[in-house]
Amino acid sequence: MRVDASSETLPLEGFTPWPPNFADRYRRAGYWRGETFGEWLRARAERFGDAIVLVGEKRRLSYRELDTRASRLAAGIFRLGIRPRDRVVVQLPNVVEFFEVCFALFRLGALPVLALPAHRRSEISYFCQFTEAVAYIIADKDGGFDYRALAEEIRAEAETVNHVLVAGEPGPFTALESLYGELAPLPETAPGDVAFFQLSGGSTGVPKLIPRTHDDYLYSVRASAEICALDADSVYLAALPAAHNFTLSSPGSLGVLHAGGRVVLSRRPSPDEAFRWIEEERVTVTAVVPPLCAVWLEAARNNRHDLSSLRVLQVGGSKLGAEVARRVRGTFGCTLQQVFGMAEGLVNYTRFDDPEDVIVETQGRPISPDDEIRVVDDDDRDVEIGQVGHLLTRGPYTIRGYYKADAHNERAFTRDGFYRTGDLVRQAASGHLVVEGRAKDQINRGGEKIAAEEIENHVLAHPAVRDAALVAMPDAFLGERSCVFVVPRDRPVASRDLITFLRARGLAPYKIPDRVELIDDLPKTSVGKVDKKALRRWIADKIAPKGQ
Ligand code: OOB
Repeated sequence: MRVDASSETLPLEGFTPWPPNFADRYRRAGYWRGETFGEWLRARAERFGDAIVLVGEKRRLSYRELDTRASRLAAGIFRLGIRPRDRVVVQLPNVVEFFEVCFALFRLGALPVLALPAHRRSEISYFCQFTEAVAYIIADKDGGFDYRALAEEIRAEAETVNHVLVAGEPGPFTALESLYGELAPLPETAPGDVAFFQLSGGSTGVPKLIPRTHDDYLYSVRASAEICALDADSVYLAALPAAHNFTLSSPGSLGVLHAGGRVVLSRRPSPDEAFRWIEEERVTVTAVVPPLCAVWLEAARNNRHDLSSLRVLQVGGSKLGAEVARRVRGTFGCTLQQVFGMAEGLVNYTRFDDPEDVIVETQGRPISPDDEIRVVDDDDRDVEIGQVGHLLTRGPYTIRGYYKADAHNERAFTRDGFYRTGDLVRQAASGHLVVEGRAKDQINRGGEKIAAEEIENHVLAHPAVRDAALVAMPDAFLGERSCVFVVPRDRPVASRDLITFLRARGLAPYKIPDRVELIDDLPKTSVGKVDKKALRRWIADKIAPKGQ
């Protein structure tokens, strides 16, 4: 039963809706079906009932159980006073509770902000304050890190956070387990409304939030499940963080839920743990980033596990080298699928019937016939087919604006609503895209994105630093690592001190610079901007193996 929340008809403040003519078009084309996540899960439960949907370390859950537990948790969270459109920062590892929490919040109409397990005080505190989150949901511990200690710090910094809910031992906070109560009527949610927030890899001083609606996200899930030929026999291993767009919906856990398959949750992506799961649960499809692909290929050489169930290995998040790509089929006896996507929307897949060269050498083509792709020069003029340019995109599941970011949106989107991805690509006549580089000021550290300006701001907060620039340096394993060039004020800055300083500021570990270089002055371009190209070249030369 539901109670009406008729005041909630205006779009969420700070959300940029699609223009009505586009929304009509996407509805007419059948992309947007007017279904909410809550209804969608209920329909899955009715159809797939007692089939197992989630397998975690300690628990297995059927479709029906997930549906019921999500409703009971939604009722419990509602009783705490959390209401539709309240923001809730969710930071959970790959555990069954991640899905129970997300679906409970979807049912309630409260909006999860999907943080990654690696985020620390700096990021979480910002998300809580920026979104005025009323609650923060964590696991007790993961990978030796105690999230309850982090929550204590967050409570001190973010005054809107009234509730900390903990999966596991709650310490001074509320046990999530205590909230699964009696079913209760819940408010109505609207399919065109924002359902949750993804986080942008970003290139700016503070991370941007990406509002995704029920309609648009479910379309990407259904279409991805179809492209990836998922069915009730599919078993998906979530080895990367479950909250990331790749693992969640490309086709990810939700794609598998759509098809009636089973999701296996691995706490770590290491071959030890992942291979054990593949054997035990007869996993058919999984997703990795390129460095992990290389590690798995290496580990598969003297591996004791039976990996013969694997049909598809998806690789995405950063550019996959063709040499590594070519080894996938021979080693795992399965198909490689390249995935080039972004939390803002657009996702590209190589298709299973693409020729081997296309699978190995391209990053795939868009999901939807209505994904509009433009490849343009610096003045937004379309380049010839096959030429490298900036990728712009617009479509039925690509956002029209970041949450509450008017000034940034002016730059990140064209006037007619194309998202400027910051990626440099070339498009083949077949529609397949090849990622050739990046124009955004970001480091892609093996799939983990670092916004240069965000880190530079932290470095500049050090009293002995006058100026700083963060750039990518090539790395054989991760593709890129980060190097910060530091101009000291009047005394040299010891690299160890700087790193200790950055850690103390509560940055996610992957954002801590891999290398610190002291420099007298930052080189400038003719227009007076920091010449990052020169810095990248300099550090690449310096670290290049001799004789190359
Ligand atoms: C995925 O999403 P995000 O939001 O973490 O990062 C998006 C950016 C892209 O703009 C591009 O710069 C890079 O990551 N990227 C790739 C890539 N996949 C993503 N660059 C080269 N080759 C690829 N295959 O990373 C993401 C979201 C959904 C599915 C897959 C990846």
